[in-house]
Amino acid sequence: VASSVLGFPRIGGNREVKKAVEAYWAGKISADELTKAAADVRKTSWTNLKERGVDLIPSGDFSLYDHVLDHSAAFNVIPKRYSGHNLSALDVYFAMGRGRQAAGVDVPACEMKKWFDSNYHFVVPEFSDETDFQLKFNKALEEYNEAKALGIVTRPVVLGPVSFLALGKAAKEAKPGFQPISLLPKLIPVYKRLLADLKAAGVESVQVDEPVLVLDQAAYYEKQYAQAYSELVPVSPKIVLATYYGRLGSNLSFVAKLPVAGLHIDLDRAPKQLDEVVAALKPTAQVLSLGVVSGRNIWKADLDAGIVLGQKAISVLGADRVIIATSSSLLHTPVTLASENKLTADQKDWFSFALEKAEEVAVLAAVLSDSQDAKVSSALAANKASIAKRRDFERTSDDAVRKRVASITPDMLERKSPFAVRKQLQEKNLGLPKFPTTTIGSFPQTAEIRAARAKLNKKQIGEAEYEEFIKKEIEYVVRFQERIGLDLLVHGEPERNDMVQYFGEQFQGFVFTQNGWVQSYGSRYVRPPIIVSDVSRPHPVTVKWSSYAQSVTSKPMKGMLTGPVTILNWSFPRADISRELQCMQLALALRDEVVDLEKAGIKAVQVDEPALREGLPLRKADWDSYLKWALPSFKLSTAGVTDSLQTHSHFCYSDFDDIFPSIQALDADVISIEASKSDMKLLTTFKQYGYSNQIGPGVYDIHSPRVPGEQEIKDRIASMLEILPEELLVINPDCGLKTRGWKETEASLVNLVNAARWARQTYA
Ligand code: THG
Ligand code: ZN
Repeated sequence: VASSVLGFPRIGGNREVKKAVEAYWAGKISADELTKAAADVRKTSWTNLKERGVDLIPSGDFSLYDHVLDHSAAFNVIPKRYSGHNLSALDVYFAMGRGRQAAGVDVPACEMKKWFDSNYHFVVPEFSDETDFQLKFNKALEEYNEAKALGIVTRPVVLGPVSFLALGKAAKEAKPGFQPISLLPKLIPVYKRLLADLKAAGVESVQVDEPVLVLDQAAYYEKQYAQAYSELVPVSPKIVLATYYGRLGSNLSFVAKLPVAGLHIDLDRAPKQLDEVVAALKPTAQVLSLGVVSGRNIWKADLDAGIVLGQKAISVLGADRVIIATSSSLLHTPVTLASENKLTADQKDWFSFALEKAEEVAVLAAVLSDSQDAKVSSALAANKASIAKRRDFERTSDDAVRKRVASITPDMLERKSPFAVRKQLQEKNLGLPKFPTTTIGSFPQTAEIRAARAKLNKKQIGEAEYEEFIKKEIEYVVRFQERIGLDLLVHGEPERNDMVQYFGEQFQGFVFTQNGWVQSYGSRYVRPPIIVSDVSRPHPVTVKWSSYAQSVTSKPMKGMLTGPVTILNWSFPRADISRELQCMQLALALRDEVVDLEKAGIKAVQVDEPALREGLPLRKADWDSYLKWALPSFKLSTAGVTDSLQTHSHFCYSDFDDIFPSIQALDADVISIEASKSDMKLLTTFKQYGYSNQIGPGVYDIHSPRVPGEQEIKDRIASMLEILPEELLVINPDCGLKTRGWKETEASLVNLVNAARWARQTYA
């Protein structure tokens, strides 16, 4: 029984890659230095995995920005707008990821999308009939050779051709009705080259990721899968087809027939599929890779349970046809627990991060191979003890919280009056102009702000000094907004590290890591809090800051909270109670906060739910069971106030077709959404369904440092008004400004305000 890890975090134990990439962008290090920093991190990762006893170590999964973007660059799937600027291949790559505005070059970034149901974003490939696939480089091969030179034999990883096409979109210039999958016959020869080159280099087996196989839509690609793999298998090293994040379901019927050497399944998300997959593979010669150690959470694996699953597969397939693996890439977990020294020993004992998970996989494989030595035995015994201790802890619950959740009544979920009535009251209460301008909440997190927080954490400054600093920042942001003429102000959130981490830190029931970084996109990382016990709000969280901000201005101030579903989805949830129960606990804590903000004189409160959609199960059949608690929890958190309080919410995506009715059902008075990158098609969706509340489709993309011109924003507003009723339109950027610098923020918002003024005159 071999052990396998499907992919590893790319950041480096001390965020070396993130720092090097950002230093390269800032012109502080050269391309060679960046390449060297990346190679050092790869070497450390491979060495660590080898030391942990992992047999199948991944290579080619590393990325400087995004692994899907790596494939686009390798296959020459580069939109025309990025060429002709005299940029190096590396700079074209980064321009696609983050846009580029310098020295006569002005190109926006490619669209980013959530990677399945995770908090990771990938850069969406753009295809058309003009797409000219080439193999510009073979990253899997390069990294395989790099590891080999270090004496480490790896298993290269590539994203499979069907998933690559299916995750992409039709380029703007593509013919109407163009489907990326239609390019498969042109793409297969390039994959053949890639895989044949691996074979020629002596690669024994390759992991080909086809995560699209866990989606409903994979059923449409049955023929394409058959075609692709019948052509690739003969020229390739042994292919292990990797599926993850969910069950194969009915797709298993055709997947089991593909002529590949092995199949990987996710038994963390879909443990029930083991029996049918084993049965389907039995008559074949295929190897089955069991994803028993979760790549999505940070809880220590229950090794005894893993052994049971492994034995089940072995009893049918035999030990030489079974691999023990992580359920998915470990991309979604932090690198190692070893660098955590603020967690208590008891807490640390509950968790496994990427390297500890690698060890779990190796121990399981050793036990199942009957090659159990003293070290393995003691690891097993220690695991048993840890799991038992956590179970003990889980039995202690907060009775007050449990009782309160049990006594939630339906009336607590609804505002007192319908939107039309509320709108009148809110107009009076807030006094906003037509086409009100506002922002999503955060303003630039400058180096100074980060430094002040770091000093507080290291106790180099006291609470009082920190508070003074934050107040000054807030006042600065307020004056700035007054000066440029925004209508509904925000306090800028200088006191927050991250919109989820911050609330976790203020609530009971969470613990935090010091170095538990998980990639969100490109060089941006988050440190998800970990829910370990029942959640409650011991004291008001944001009231102090929002009231202070309101006290220094006569314009209305918007309170800013993160919604319950988003806090849940962007944390590592506990595994012993349902997500529904955890979400309701969060909703009650937030409900109290919203009520307290209103009491303190705040007239608008935004409760962001950017993660509502990503939490949607991958299979449609599972949606209702999620929405039936996700929607009520948002409503529970926002409905405790009077009709005069204007509730806002923000969603960080543009893919609304699927969940439109749910967005309407939330009944927020105002929503802001990402629209800038997906053109106007999404507004058509809103019109089609007759969305009735106020809406602010982002007028420009904040994910790039590029400054939108005033005319560009005017054009956007004009095209929005062709679709949306004037009285519903709010003008705002498409997301928070935290990652932006002040310079581009000011320039962009001045253009935004001017464009709104123009609209008021033009549409008077
Ligand atoms: N918080 C969390 N998840 C998110 C977002 C968030 N997922 C979606 C979206 N927002 C992703 N966006 C970002 C934007 C900025 C950062 C991370 C994710 C960011 N990170 C800092 C960095 O990488 O340097 C570190 C933050 C810190 O100092 O704590 O800026 O907002 N949970
Ligand atoms: Zn957003």
